[in-house]
Amino acid sequence: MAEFGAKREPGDGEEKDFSPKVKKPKAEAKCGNGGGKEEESGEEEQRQNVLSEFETCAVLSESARDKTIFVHGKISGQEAVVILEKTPIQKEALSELFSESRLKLQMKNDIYRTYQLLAPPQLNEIKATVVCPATQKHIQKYQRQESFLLQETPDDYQSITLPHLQEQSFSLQWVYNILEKKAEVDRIVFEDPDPNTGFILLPDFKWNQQQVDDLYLIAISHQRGIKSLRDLKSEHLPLLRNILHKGTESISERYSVPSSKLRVYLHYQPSYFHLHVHFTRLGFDAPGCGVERAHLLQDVIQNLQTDPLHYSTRTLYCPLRADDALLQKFREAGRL
Ligand code: M7G
Repeated sequence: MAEFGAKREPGDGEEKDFSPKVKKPKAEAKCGNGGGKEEESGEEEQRQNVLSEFETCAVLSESARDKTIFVHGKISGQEAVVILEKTPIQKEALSELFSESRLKLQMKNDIYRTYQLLAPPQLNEIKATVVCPATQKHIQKYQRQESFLLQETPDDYQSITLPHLQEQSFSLQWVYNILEKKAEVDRIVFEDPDPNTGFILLPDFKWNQQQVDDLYLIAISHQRGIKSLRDLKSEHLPLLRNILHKGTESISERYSVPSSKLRVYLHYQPSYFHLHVHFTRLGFDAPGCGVERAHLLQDVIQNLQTDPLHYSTRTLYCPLRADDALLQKFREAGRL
């Protein structure tokens, strides 16, 4: 099947201590086209501060609860999106945090006191994700927006969704870079190289790998051309079972998180139309893990065992943001 996505689009917190086996991620932020030189330029990237040139255009969204801010701006004249997120406090760092920080008393009342704790810089990290050059679609993706639940019949998929995807979807270059070992090579947790049933398992770029409470990995299928849940048929069962079994096994070995603590699922619709599976820790309220978008891999497997054409013949529901061009196409077709 054509890899249409390859083109640029137009527009329960208990248990084990986290094992230090985890490799530290290299600089994830990179301004460029993802052409394949990422690993080489990684060190230089770490020396430079690409954000020193960042000119802010607008705050796309922010959350005091999640301690995140999504900012649209420009880097060297190129459109960019920067995501800043305060990282969780690690229990291993508590003693250093208590002994090495400065405390400024803010208020005192009876047995109650609040302080401003000024932590040493290494314990006060902010995770920064940079998308540059960013497309209009990236800017929209990160903008706070109202969502609508789309009801997509198999006919709608063929006549509205599929043509839209072929014409407008996020580039899959980052996915191919991973599969072709041009990027994130040192982050691979597990690989099964089989071209049909194989996959690469690695940390999702939303996870800083410092603690398992918010564990988030993705398995990317080596087989190309499976765009999403919609394309899945019984012939893909060996691939899906392999991802489930070897993926959960590898996570259990590497991070000491058993399969009974993992939420393994696919998004419908995904942002990136190349088959991939999300592995997040049960208890972590991962973005996109709600019932309107996440399909448990175990359920997907059972559904395909019962009906080989389940996902090509069912009405599927998914949330779409108000400014999504696909939503507009459904409206124009009188389907919303
Ligand atoms: P999705 O279901 O297609 O879309 O998931 P979503 O982003 O709307 O959830 C794609 C997953 O891939 C997300 O969890 C992203 O955080 C993750 N991801 C995206 N990019 C561009 C990268 C990347 O370059 N590297 C890694 N490791 N993960 C990425």
